[in-house]
Amino acid sequence: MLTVYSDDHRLQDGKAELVDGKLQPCFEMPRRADMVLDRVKTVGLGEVVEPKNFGKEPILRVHAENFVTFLETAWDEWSALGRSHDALPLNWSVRGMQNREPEVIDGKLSYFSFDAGTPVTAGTWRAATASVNVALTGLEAVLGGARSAFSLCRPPGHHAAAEYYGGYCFLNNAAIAAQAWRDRGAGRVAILDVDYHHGNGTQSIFYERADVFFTSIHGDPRQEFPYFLGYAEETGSGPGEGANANFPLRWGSGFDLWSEALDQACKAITAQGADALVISLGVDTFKEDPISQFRLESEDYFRIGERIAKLGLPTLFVMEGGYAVEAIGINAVNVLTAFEQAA
Ligand code: OKP
Ligand code: ZN
Repeated sequence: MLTVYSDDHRLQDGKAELVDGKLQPCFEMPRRADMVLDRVKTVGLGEVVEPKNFGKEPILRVHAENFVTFLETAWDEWSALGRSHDALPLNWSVRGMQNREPEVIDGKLSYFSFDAGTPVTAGTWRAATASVNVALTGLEAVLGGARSAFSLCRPPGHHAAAEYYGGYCFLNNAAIAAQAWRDRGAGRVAILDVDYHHGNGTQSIFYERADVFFTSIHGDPRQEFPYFLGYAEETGSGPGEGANANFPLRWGSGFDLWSEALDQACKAITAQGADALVISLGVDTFKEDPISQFRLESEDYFRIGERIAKLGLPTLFVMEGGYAVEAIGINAVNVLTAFEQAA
């Protein structure tokens, strides 16, 4: 399997996120991608290539123009105030307040975000756009006839919606790839999100559409970030009714429960009649993940790859989360090697 990787991920290297009432070192760090790349090379998964540049057009198929402009200019506006440390938002519009974009950077950071865990840094725009290019270059390989490809994206993307960032995500790599796949002729794309956290951004981007089916297995929003989306009752709306399927699981869930949900999600993908598959590949379901509460073991990731392979679809794997840095490579690549070995 081809891996697409860019060193530009290093340009996103935030110092701190707000966790448990304290500024703590970012869990989403460059070493994560280094560990995955190392493992790809150790097991000999296949060739590793650099991304091509696809420009802003495919990004604007998914994200709002004012949001993209904000991301591109945020650091300049922030540093123009004499600040050289990372930018974090501090307050948000809630029920009954206005939804207007403020004029100044502190207000804009709040307006375009949903958490204080996602620092905007000097290199954020370049890292986030490189990550999109990694996703789209993987898609090119699949469009060229490969059965699958691995886009080693960093920063991740599934929490980013059309008009907001958060949850370590700025641009939604998987959604942009799914949209590009539709634009390049796929009839119906399925996105399977196996990251521990609900892919709220991806869900919201496609919620009213029938042409992209989104399904996710994740920590129950009653207990887990992002808290405000990811309930089983969310099944899509308007033309998208029936094209969204959530499988929330309680803290402490192990592979017995998780794999049952995976089987249901996979059956739904088959029933939907998808002809293309994007996997939001997070491995923060691992028992030792420092911010998550599921109990998957490294061996379980082989079973995930095998089940996904049984769908028999052209498949683009897009890297999302995973914060047990010593194991992230083993777990992610276990999915890929098992997929590849299953016919
Ligand atoms: C991004 B991805 C931990 C706070 C969690 C945000 C988590 C974002 C996860 N107590 N903050 O889905 O892996
Ligand atoms: Zn996650």
